[in-house]
Amino acid sequence: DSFEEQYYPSSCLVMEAGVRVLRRKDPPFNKLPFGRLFPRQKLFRNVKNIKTCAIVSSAGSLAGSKLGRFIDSHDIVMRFNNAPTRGHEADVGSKTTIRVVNSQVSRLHGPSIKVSQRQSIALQVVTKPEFDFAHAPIFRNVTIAAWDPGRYNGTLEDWLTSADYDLFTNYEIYRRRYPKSRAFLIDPHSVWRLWQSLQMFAGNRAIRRNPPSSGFIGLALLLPHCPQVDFIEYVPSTRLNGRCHYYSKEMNSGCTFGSWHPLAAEKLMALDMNVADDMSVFQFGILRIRRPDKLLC
Ligand code: NCC
Repeated sequence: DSFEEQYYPSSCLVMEAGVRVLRRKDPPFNKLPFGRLFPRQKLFRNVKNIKTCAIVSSAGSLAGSKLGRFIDSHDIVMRFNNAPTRGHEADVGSKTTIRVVNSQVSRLHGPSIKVSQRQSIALQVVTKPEFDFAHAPIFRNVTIAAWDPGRYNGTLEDWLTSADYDLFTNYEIYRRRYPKSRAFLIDPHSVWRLWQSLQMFAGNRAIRRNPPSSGFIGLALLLPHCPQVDFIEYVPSTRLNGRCHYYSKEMNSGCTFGSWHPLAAEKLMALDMNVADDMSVFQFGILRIRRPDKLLC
């Protein structure tokens, strides 16, 4: 077998996972009151005009990058969880189109004891505001795509009753508060399909059966809508500094190389899709990924 015959672009594998947000018409949500919370709008407006997108990882090595202006020059800017822009504009920019958030962000940061509904409302008030998905300003006026993996091979009905954190309650609070918001839930089956694509890419090197990181889920969600994606400081550049996030002092290289998510495998796969030169990737921290031509996949 020649190399060419065996080679299958990894960007096609990512596209085939079909990472998507849930729609009202998707069973079982078409029959559940919960489904009526989903926005009727599409995930992105004016998709035809989208030419370039930036995905801003939350990596510590973004600190000092001075990539803010470059990031803001993209048509769409994706960020993660509660990663701030304020105070970090020079390095990470200020534009945010969409935030991909995991269900931990929507948990209550109170003691994990059983409380009455009344007490639980009181608890919400004392939670750290930046984590409070339903109320924090950082989650206003941007598109939100929230995800929770559920169980591998679990049904959507199981998922609704067994989320890791209290995603659904907070989603409901948010949607009722802001009915015009563009807040979506990512189809958990599509998250696991992405895991399968990752395993396919990794071949006989088994990856752990934990969902991909928000970063990789975000890439797979964005790529079908965007011809060219610049993924910032995902594959670590020479600025690598051991810090977990650009917005905190915590030192933890697990955040960069993975401890729970199959992050190293994700990054190898992303590097395989990259079309930018070494200077761009390793000096500037910019990986460029093109949406594959349909004929190629
Ligand atoms: O840290 P986190 O990720 O919010 O980062 C968002 C995405 O940026 C990429 N990243 C981050 C740090 C780093 N040093 N290198 C990177 O490449 C990753 O692609 C990552 O997905 C998550 O994926 O949702 C995650 O969320 C946090 C945490 O829940 C949120 O920040 C909210 O506080 C998780 N941390 C913990 O559970 C302690 C993290 O494992 C995954």
